[in-house]
Amino acid sequence: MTPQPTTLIELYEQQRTDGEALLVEGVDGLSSCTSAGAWARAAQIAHVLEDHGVRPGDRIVLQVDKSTEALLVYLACVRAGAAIVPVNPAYTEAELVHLLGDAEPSLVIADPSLPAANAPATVLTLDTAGGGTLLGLATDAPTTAPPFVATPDSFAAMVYTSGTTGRPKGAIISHRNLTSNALALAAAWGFEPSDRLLHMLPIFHVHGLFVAVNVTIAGGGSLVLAPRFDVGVALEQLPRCTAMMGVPTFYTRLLGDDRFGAETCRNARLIISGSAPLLASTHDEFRERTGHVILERYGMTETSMLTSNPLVGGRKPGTVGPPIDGVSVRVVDPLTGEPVGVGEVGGIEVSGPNVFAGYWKRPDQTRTEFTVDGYFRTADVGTIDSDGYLTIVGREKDLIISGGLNVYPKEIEEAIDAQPGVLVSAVIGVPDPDFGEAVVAVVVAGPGETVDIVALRDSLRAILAGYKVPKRIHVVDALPQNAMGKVEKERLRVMFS
Ligand code: MLC
Ligand code: AMP
Repeated sequence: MTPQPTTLIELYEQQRTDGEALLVEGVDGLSSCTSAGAWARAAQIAHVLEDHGVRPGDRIVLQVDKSTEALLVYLACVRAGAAIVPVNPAYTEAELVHLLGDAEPSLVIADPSLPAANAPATVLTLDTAGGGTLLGLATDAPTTAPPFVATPDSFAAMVYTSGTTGRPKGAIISHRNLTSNALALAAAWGFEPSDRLLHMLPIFHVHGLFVAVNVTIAGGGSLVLAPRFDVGVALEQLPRCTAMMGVPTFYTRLLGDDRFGAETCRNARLIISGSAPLLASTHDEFRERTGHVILERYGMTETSMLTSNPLVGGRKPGTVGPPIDGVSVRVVDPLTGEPVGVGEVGGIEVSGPNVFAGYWKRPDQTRTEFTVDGYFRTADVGTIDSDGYLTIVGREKDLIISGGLNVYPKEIEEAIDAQPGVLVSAVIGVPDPDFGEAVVAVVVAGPGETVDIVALRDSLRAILAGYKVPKRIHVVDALPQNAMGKVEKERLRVMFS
């Protein structure tokens, strides 16, 4: 019997034995490729990386719009032993400065129109049409990869994520982390060569880049790859697909269109939601309209996927299901660190081969985020029922999840406080029918000053990615504070929801 793959290279080579099978079917302008074609192209790109001085363990920053070629860059990094550092194409120059300085990439691959193209590093370009210097150089390169022998501990990716304090940190993700998770999920969700996954997620986060792509690789099926989420394209493509992965906003937007229904999902066997809480009302409406019960799962950048409602058996709305194979999840008392009883609320801690090695260049923070017995503290708060299903009831971290994208209030508050006329601000998340939560800022003007909301928003747009810019800004005389002088965000949420 062939041993289970422990690296992404083994995963690809063991699971994708039919080279003629499609790996990517591009739609809405994206290109397609077969399994063998993708692997060969990735080898060619890997040679270009090597020719530009990239060595195993090096970081490669990627800021491009979504394309099939961008996925091939991910596979090329895998084949060259380099860690891909995916970056949101909406990030501004100001947002990139810290990341580029921290990651110390040996190479940047960027769309020529995006800020990373001006990075103070070696830059190769890649645009959505596949143009640019990267692929030009790859054309004549060998189709067998440079000699890199991956081990389970080899560095596969570094994905930036923020804590409640401080700047974004790079989570070091290994081949073991991604390979074990892909295999566990593909088995849990029954992915097979006949599967066709509708992929409308961005590829700068773990959901779109690793969960969707690696599970499809592990199952031997194909991706129907679209540039972004769009209701019209989803209505056109979903009927041809067996599965879909998305954030809750995808499903509320589909439900908002009268054309969406059981017919749209006629070939679907699995509709998966994650990255943000799925409202029970969305779950119910989806079932009534299509007959499909959305399968909700839970994960994080640092840990990949942790729990999932089952493929067969009861999917409980409002829960994120039991741990997936190989993952251990416990809920502990925040004061004692001891596991709490069934149904009691506490901090969620996790361990398993999927959990990352630590934060790049931050040994102290890595230490504090792990318990002495090796569990990672998620900072999510939850409860486990008598069937072992986890429910997430809140977060210890001051985090807003808007349309599946994380927004850290502190980062936005610092940007607002630096603007003319502002004394202090507080940023909160309020319920939003489209994004789940929307970013709202509450601002106090300095003595004798006024705050021009339009000018403030324009200034924020110049320095922050669009999804972080508050949807609403309120000016107040003072922020409510408790006896300790701490801003009472809960009161603000009640006032401005
Ligand atoms: C875009 N905008 C958003 C936004 N996305 N605003 C708030 N929240 C968001 N998520 C803003 C833009 O800045 C722009 O503003 C306007 O909306 C239109 O931009 P767009 O690009 O046309 O937006 P749209 O295509 O509608 O995108 C919305 C979305 C997208 C929900 C489809 O954000 C998306 O695909 N989200 C998925 C995120 C994801 O994959 N998360 C996984 C993280 S991994 P303006 O004002 O400039 O016009 C993770 C772990 C796990 O969490 O468990 O999976
Ligand atoms: P990220 O840091 O972008 O990886 O975001 C991870 C966070 O998203 C988790 O810590 C949770 O707070 C949240 N999350 C992911 N999946 C779910 C889910 N199904 N329900 C609720 N929250 C989720």
